[in-house]
Amino acid sequence: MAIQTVSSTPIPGQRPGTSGLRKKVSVFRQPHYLENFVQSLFDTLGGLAGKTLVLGGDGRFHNRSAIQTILKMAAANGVGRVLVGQGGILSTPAASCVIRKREALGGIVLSASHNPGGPDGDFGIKYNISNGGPAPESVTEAVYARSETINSYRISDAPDIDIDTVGTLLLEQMQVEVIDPVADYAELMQRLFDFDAIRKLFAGGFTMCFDAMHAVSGPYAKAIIEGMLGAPQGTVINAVPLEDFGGLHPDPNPVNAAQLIELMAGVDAPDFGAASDGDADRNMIVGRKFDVTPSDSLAVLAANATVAPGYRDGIKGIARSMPTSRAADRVAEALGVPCYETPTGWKYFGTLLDAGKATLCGEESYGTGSNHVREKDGLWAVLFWLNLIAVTGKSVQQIVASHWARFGRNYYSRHDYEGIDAGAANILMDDLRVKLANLAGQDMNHYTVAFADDFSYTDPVDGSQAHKQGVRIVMTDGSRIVYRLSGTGTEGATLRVYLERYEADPSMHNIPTQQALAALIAIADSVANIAANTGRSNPSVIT
Ligand code: G16
Repeated sequence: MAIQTVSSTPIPGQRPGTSGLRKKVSVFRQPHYLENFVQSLFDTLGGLAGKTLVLGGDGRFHNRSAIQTILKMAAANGVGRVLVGQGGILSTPAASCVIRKREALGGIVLSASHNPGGPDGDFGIKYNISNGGPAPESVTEAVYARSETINSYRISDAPDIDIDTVGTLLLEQMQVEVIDPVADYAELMQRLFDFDAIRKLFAGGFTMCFDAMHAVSGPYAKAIIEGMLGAPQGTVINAVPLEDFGGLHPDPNPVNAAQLIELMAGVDAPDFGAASDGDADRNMIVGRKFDVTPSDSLAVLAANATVAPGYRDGIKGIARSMPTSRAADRVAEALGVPCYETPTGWKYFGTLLDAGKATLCGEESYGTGSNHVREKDGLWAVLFWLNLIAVTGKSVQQIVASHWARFGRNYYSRHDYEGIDAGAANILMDDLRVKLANLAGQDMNHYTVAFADDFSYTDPVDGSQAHKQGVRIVMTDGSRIVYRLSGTGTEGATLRVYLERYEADPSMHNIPTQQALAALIAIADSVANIAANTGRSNPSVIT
């Protein structure tokens, strides 16, 4: 075994997006592609001698081979120890949990999250820092800058090692500890939630369907929901992680989790439905014939946080991404705690969580989490809902309806135009920015514009700034339209249009969402000239 220094040249385009570097598998399989990025990361981190890193992924195609490459590069770069999930498996929240619990320097998570997998699908890599959370932009930009000047990387020529057996091995001078990917995470969940109450709920005949979408949440949900909480075998469906997610699109929304939505609408529907995504950080909550928006889910959990033992003392604050509905703001106000509005990307919550300013965080993109780790956490949200149902004895729909009755309802929807021409998408956003200055005061379709801007953010903890984080048009009654381009896609561009309107009157809380937002949808289309600019008359996905 020897350490090789391999010559290389910079490969353009290795700038991480909303959450790490995501590209087609075919791009990652190009010679030196992964190696260049990993060496750029190691060079940026520096001082790896004797340090511990965590490594794992969502099990998608290319996961195993990438893990072997990264292990050999870590050994060649002097890393002291790597904790790798058995079989190369670690969900994103579990990786965050392990980094924190084992006091690692950081971790490398291999995932393209909700993006499809398989040889023709997507792959991704992201780095999490010692607090367990996604690296801030200062780090990802430094890695990108390094990738533009790199001329070699270091790698051991050792053969592949066994990552399927729990235990410790040596690779060059580096210890490789293959760990049970579920154990640390399950132990944490047990401390946060009232497992006895949930066990009683299942013992009393409560039924549930958890759709793991053949992604990484399967082993976690099986071990915790069926194993520790006693739900019947078969409660978790599509439980085995597959390299291509069984051809499913592991994005838990009503469009992609159609099998679950159909089940929950049937006559024999279980009491509770839930789904998670590729790397298990997203969640979708479904009642009988009723799906909960992620924005409402955050607000409901915040309003009821003290039912769970881990949050019995109350919450210090809530944080949500800017496009997420303001349902949580109303809860924060009632609780007398602050509500922070951040750009899209879980990485922006890290400083608020570390500083103890926020306890719960959430995003419209089916992400919810808390200060227990530094990532959003799909199964955590599901367990929180189970805890809430167990304590209140109410159905999902009853819980949400009583929440709306108390706080009012924020009608909310996101319209996605996927795979549009990137140039056309940028022109659309640039045109919008030009229009912003003249929109305030204009009357549109029964609304009057209060202000319009391009969202900028200054982190209240470290003062770092982020600009151009989404164009928003805010009406005098608080209704909003937000436009952004996705930072996670790998083909063309995706335009996201977010729509929100508040309704206080309980007799108006059961209007179909698209109908309730129809006037705003029409304004959004005409202000941005979506059809003319994108060539699409309808969104490809509505959630
Ligand atoms: C990532 C980020 C989230 C973000 C989502 C969508 O989630 O971690 O913070 O809300 O992407 O981002 P965009 O609108 O830019 O596509 P995940 O689950 O893909 O890692």
